[in-house]
Amino acid sequence: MARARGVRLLALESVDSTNDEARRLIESGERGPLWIVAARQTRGHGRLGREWISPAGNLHASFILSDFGEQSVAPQLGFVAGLAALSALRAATGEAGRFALKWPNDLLLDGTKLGGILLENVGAPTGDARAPLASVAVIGIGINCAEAPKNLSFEACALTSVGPNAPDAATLFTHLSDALVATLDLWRCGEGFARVREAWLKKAAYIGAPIRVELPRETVEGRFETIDANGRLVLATRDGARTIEAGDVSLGPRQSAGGAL
Ligand code: BT5
Repeated sequence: MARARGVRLLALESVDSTNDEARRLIESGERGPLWIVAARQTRGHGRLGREWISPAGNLHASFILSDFGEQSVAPQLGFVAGLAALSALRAATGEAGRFALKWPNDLLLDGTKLGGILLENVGAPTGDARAPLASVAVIGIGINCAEAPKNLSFEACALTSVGPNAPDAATLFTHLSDALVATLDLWRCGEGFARVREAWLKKAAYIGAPIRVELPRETVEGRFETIDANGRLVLATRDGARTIEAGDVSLGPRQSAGGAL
């Protein structure tokens, strides 16, 4: 399906980061739609420059997309990507209930981190002096198909835990590329975001649960109410509702020093 829509594929054995490769290609004129897939990454990264451990056997892919309308809708693509990844995981494994989405950008299997999404925007030269830069989106998706890193500060998992029929990275990618086309159709450059949001919420982890959100300068606690029409997290705190643009979510209130008996 993706190929029929004119989506191209660049398959690499090894690269520093498929998102960084996408950025370089955009700088030299690429405008997509193009998938860049690498068997392994030597400098894969997550948000805020954090390392993304990327051994061979896992899925590392970035999608270049332009002409998606207003720049203001670009952040919605993180939700489009999450939903597409989830439907690819379901289709490839036949497992419906074990996968979930964790705001803003994590993919969970049985409540544990299986993958993540890194959405970036690149300003691309247009050659038009009146509007010299156009925004091109890079949607990076990493999924641990074969191997999960150990020694993280939290537990991560790999798709092999679904059982002996777990799909390999190439099979999962085929599902992902089709699912992204279908989810972009649902999204319709932002006009369909309400439906994307609704579908995303149905698969969201921790809704209604007590959570804590780490922000650059503080950690806030409260109940995860919903995500708003712009995809921001709405937290019911003791001081009222608080809307959060970006942060790291964990389940439950902060552990008190010394622990509980
Ligand atoms: C993410 O960031 O979860 C987004 C990861 C996106 C990776 C893809 S792979 C293709 C494309 N090219 C790239 O260079 N990136 C994208 P964040 O929420 O910041 O989470 C990063 C944190 O997850 C790290 O600080 C580690 O704690 C943890 N982590 C690192 N590698 C992991 C892995 N393979 N599986 C699970 N957790 C991991």
